[in-house]
Amino acid sequence: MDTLLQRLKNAKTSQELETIRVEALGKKGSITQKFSELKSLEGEAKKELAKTLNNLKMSFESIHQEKKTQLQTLELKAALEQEKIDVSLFVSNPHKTLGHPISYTKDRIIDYFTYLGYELCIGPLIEDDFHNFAALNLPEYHPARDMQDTFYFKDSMLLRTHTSPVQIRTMQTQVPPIKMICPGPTFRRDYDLTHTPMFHQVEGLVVDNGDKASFSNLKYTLEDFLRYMFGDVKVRFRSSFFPFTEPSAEVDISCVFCDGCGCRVCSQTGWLEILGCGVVDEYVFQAVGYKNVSGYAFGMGIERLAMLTCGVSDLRSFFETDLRVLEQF
Ligand code: 2NL
Repeated sequence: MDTLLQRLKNAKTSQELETIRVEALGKKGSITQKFSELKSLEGEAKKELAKTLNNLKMSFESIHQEKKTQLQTLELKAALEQEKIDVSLFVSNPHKTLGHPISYTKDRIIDYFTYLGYELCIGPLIEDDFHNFAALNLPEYHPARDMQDTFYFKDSMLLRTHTSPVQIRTMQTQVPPIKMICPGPTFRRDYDLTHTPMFHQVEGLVVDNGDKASFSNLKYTLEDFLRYMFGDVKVRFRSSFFPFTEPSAEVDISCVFCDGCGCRVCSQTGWLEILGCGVVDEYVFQAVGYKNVSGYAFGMGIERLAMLTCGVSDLRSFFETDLRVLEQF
């Protein structure tokens, strides 16, 4: 019987432990069988053996229980060690894409401007009339404020129609010099082949004291930016109008599909319109309480840039969540 207890103590796995338990206390186990021998005994001898067997059984059970707890703890620890997942391990992009074309394009724009020292700013998507319209020289009856174009909540709160309110807020809380870009979603009540109710913009703003920020700074920066985005292209500035800039310009690049020869994408003009820009109107500076400053700003739609740089012809494919579509980029 000592060997039984010895085997119990030496058991290496809970399975081995169970085998020994069955061999000892199972229906045909050695201890169980010894108990049946009691039937053929009587008197002192019976008492003596019963006592011995009960002691043996109790020792067996207590060693078994102790050993069982010990082995189960060890086995659990080993299992946890083996099944451990290191979530910090580097995994190369399993789908081999550069990410969604919108975020990829947005990140490239951010990289360019933050390298030049522009601060990356974000702001609320739900705005008030002042930050989205009034401060930007969009008076009460301006067509851009039309109910048709803007998603309104009650109390004249609205979904921002451009990222400019972020720039108004930044000017209200900081003093020049300011160099900032603000990328993010914007909203307009528009839905057709070339418009979605939610789209993305990046706007940039530079403000400096006195007359230091000039149109030539703006022109140099945007020409360099567009060559970074599109490679060796021609850049042209076309006079335009925005309520918040004066003078204003729209900026075109020579068509990247036909190299300026004229094709379907550029409607045979040889040029693609990419962004709008201008010298910040004095009215905007007054609205944020700035005096004796100069500045320039620009804005662009990310979807359009992504379509041109990633070769996407249908705007709607940006809003697909199907990985098979996204994996093509
Ligand atoms: C476009 C044109 C533009 C701006 C955005 C701006 C912002 C402030 C003051 C002055 Cl706070 N201007 N932003 C200026 C010119 C053009 O965007 O085509 N966007 C898609």
